[in-house]
Amino acid sequence: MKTVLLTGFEPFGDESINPSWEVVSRLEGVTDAEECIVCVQLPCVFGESLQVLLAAIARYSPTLVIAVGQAGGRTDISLERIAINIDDARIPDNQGYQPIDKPVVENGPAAWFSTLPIKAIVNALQQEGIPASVSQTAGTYVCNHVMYGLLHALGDKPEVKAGFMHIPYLPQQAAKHPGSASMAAETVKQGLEIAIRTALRVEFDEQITGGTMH
Ligand code: PCA
Repeated sequence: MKTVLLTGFEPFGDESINPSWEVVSRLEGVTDAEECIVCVQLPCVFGESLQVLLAAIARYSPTLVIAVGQAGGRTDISLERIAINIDDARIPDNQGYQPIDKPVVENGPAAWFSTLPIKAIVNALQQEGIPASVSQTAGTYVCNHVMYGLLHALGDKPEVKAGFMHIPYLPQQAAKHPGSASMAAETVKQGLEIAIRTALRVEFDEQITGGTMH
């Protein structure tokens, strides 16, 4: 049986909920003949978030890790392509720490690519009528930090697939940010299930464009 590790974040900034944890926690304990899903909440804190994630990987030995985070204002489920070795926080984290232009890993490579089949996942989501796209940047806040640290830690374990998915606000959050897009928790949950199934099934990603001009 394969173990799938999903992570979501605690709320941060002015939000009282984080859609990533609202959705990820709905999949806790979902098990079938092929896979067992384990869910862990990460603090929205530089350093500590990664410690919690890496401890969970050591404990559960997953074959697939999908970290999920809120990207308020984004319009769809976005599969992150790349994480960069920079912490540059626009707002302090939940411990009041605000790094500016600090490396995630001292002397680490400039970037790590997702090892999820991101094109196949985006395609599968769109086929099911769920808005999705490839994102070329995970930002420079705690989500990028976690994605970079995750891929760096698994750099010598190509058999474990891992990556990051950003999701929009839930409708109740967007209601407080007029003009912002949102996606219902049930739709995101369905999207996450599709992403898991696709990642477990697809060994080599599809050759379809997920590029952007700008
Ligand atoms: N989103 C933030 C950090 C936690 C979260 O859910 C980000 O995009 O960096």
